[in-house]
Amino acid sequence: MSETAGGAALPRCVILGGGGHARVLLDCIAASGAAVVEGILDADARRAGASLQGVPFLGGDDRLGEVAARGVTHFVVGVGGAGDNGPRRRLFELARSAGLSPLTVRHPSAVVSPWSVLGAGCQLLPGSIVNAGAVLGQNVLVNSGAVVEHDCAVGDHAHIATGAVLASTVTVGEGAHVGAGATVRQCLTIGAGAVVGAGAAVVRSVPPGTMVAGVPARRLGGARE
Ligand code: JB2
Repeated sequence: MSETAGGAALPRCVILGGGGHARVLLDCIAASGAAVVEGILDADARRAGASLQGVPFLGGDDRLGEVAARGVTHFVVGVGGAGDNGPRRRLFELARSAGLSPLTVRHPSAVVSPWSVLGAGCQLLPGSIVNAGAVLGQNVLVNSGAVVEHDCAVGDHAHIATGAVLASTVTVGEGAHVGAGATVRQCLTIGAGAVVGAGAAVVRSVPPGTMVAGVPARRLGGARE
């Protein structure tokens, strides 16, 4: 399919990264009919010529300029990462610098309030919820079944992992990671670049660049960097 029911052309996109996260994104894009996926760029050169769920691998990120020149207008960051959002940020900036625009990916089962704000390139996976007053920055990943309650603010490149819950009015800083199944109590702040371990119950704000885990969540070691 290359056009909408109304006849408008669909954006043409590439996905950067062709692992597990990309598989979910391919399903989301197919289910929403939001774009045509022309191919996947992957760091593993051995995958060139193969395909993932019917979508061909085109080569590495050095093909971005060529892909843009042949009319592809959008990109999707297909790397999920587990705790380190640096690669997601780097790929987002790389594809932008090649002249491509970030595609917002939103599975039809994601519940998204019309009173929320989504930055460019956000990814809202199956069963995720983003409620009224929530503001998401660019390239924010709200993974399957995660909840961003009302009036939360989530910074650029942050990842709210599978099944994690941000109770209302939580602030998550740029590049932070809230692990799978973690819960963050209302009105707290997760600082920029912080990591909340899977299953944690966060009842105090988390300073930037630190890592917490457990129930209740406690700081592990020192600053990450
Ligand atoms: O710089 C890169 C790059 N680095 C790794 N550019 C491009 N274009 N691709 C890159 N990759 C590729 O991303 C790897 O070669 C590999 O094919 C893919 C990563 O796949 P993997 O399955 O290891 O991870 P993932 O990021 O897709 O999924 C992780 O994050 C998800 C949110 C996993 O932890 C999943 O379990 C999780 N659900």
